[in-house]
Amino acid sequence: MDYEHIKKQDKDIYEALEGEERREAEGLELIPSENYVSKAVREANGSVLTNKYSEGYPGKRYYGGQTYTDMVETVAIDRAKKLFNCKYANVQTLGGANANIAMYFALLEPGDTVLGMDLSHGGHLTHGHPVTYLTKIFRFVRYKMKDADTGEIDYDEMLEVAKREKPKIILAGYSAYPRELDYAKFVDIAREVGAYCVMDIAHIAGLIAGKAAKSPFDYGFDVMTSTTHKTLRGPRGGLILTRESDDIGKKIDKTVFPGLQGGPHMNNIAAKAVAFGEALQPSFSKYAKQIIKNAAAMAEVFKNNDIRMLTGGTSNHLILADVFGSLSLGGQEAETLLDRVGITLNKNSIADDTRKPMDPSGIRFGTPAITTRGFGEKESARVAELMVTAMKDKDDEKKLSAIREEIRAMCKKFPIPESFA
Ligand code: DSN
Repeated sequence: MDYEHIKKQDKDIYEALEGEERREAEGLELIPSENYVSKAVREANGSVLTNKYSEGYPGKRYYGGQTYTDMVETVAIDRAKKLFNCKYANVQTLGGANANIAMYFALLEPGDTVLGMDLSHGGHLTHGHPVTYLTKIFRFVRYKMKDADTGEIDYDEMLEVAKREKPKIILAGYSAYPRELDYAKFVDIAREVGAYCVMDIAHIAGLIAGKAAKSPFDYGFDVMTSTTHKTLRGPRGGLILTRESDDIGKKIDKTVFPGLQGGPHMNNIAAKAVAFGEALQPSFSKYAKQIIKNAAAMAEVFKNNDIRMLTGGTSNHLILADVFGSLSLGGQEAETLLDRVGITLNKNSIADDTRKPMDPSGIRFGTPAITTRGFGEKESARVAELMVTAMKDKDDEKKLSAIREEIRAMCKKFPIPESFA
């Protein structure tokens, strides 16, 4: 990107932007919730629309001058509905957490109960972790994996808990669970206890949009919340979808604005529209399927090296490896070590981890960003081999610098693309 004006005006920020451009170009991004957006998405995000206030929705705004903002938001909504084959979309939430918060306030009354996945078993902070303020307002009960080595969820127990606790929302979705869920079972349980069935698809939105993963809507889920910047490869932001265009959609609109947010970030909504347009292209489906193949290739290498993976492997874009249990390497140490060789990933708690969240037993990594770079299974497997070697030979400085050089060469061979058209 050209930072011509920042360079002249603000050396501090210019230096940071240049540094980040270099870091992204010369290293491999394996954080499964990150990706590289196209230049078109970045242009929309950095556009003139950042100047505009647009409280309200297309055709119903509180300020004048909305000819082009209405155009942008309408396109974003229409494309989102097409992408996820549904009748309603709200594109104004600023992120996935905000989308979940809006969804709770739209569907629940204070004191109501939500049944969601436990954080250490793959769920998300906003699914009811006690550190969030959400737990001061709503009541959260949790389900877990029955067996962390297969990822199996005990749906019979979930039904029992649901009957006992009477949740108003059964919440599926995760940020660190490498398997597909049994959507039909979630819907059955929700219907039996009269709850809404909601899925937070933040991580796998791109896989669903690219038809590489099943869509919860096809099984009767009522609502899906999402981010737009992970596998979906758009700008940072949130998205709320409902299967039917009914009262739920209206409630969600009112909850997002004026309930929780002020003026929507129209530059960001334009960037979402551009990304949705990209995801509607046939090439996106190929990309989404390749993400999964690449993750499977990486998992195979970890398996062959006897490194324990939670759920035994992966069926989506991410892998959660128990590096403390397998290599006596703490998650923080592994993260720092791999960062040194040009591989960015994150430390992560594993199911019922006995270590602390800032130095847990696991690492979490995935393939959305390297697949955007054009990596196939062969390159992905090679990255996994380099990761394993680095972790096993962590004190061999010569080996570590050879790995750093190999990663640098791979990055040069597979530069971050500017467009996906
Ligand atoms: N921070 C996101 C992730 O990395 O999965 C979830 O909020």
